[in-house]
Amino acid sequence: MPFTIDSARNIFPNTLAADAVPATIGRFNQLSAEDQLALIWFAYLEMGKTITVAAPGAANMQFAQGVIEEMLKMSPMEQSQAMCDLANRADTSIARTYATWTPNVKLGFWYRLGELMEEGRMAPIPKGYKLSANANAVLQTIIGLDPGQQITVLRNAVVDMGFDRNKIQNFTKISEPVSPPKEFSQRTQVKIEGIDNSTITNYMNNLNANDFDALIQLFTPDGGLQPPFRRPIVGRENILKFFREECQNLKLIPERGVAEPAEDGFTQIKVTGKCQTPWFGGNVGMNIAWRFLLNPDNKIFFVAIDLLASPKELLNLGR
Ligand code: 45D
Repeated sequence: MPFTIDSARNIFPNTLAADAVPATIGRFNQLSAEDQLALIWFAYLEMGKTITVAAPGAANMQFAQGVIEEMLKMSPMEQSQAMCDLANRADTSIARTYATWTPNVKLGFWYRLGELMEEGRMAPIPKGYKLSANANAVLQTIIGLDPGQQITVLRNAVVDMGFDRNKIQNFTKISEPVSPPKEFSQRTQVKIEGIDNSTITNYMNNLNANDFDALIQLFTPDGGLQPPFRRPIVGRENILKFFREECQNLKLIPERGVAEPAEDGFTQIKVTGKCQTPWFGGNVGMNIAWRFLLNPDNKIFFVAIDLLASPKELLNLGR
């Protein structure tokens, strides 16, 4: 039977992903809005002791500026309410605007709010706020996760806030500008132990160079890409949009891999290594597996990106 996107998702089935991330998000989503905001605040403070988040660039911040200015004019009570509305996914004009933003714009918005809260220009989490027992348990779980899993939980919490985008009729997605790809003289070349396949190395090198036009050519027209804890994104056009909106300035550091024949002349390749986000740079190396399925023309029919359960999984290249 020929491969489908659904069947391709099962290659290298014993890859152990960090299930703690969706499990923690699930528990987080059960909490009250007040508890959610306070919990993120405490988690952010706790993480800030060991890892530092990079200030977003101005180009990225301009889109959230309007809402931030609107909130600065509010009373502290109204500011807290606006934040709770976001956590509650309420139908307010701010929560609707928020829904149109890409993840990086949302993260930049909260980054700025956090700064303003510290400066006393935006309503803070009340001093001495006492988390419910459930919220405290979730916080303890987050503190116990490794940094790559912590920042993924935080990112997902932020991405999920705001009004439900599917309930908005027609809207324009607000995304940071796409910068040109790196000059060829500035580009780096990965070396992957056990892998000698031009599609795989080009995938890594093009993504590292923000060369999304070259990168997308490596995929079949009906190919799929499955980001961590998400459904596959299918088709070149959708994948290219995802690259431009969510994948600028990533750093992929693949380490090792295996390649083996699959059915119908396809090849399945698993690569493990690290990935850094521009938000944390070299401070946080996420443990990642890439599970590729290449067609007989050496084009990517499918790739899943998994956040691994533990560093031990970096060595798990078996089937
Ligand atoms: O509510 O090969 C306050 C793909 C309190 C592409 C706050 C990939 C109140 C293909 C503190 C103010 C992308 C899939 C909030 C590879 C409150 C590919 C603020 C993988 C919210 C490898 C909180 C890429 C703040 C990966 C400011 C895995 C929180 C990328 C900020 C992963 C949190 C990137 C930030 C991750 C989190 C980035 C900045 C996990 C960033 C996380």
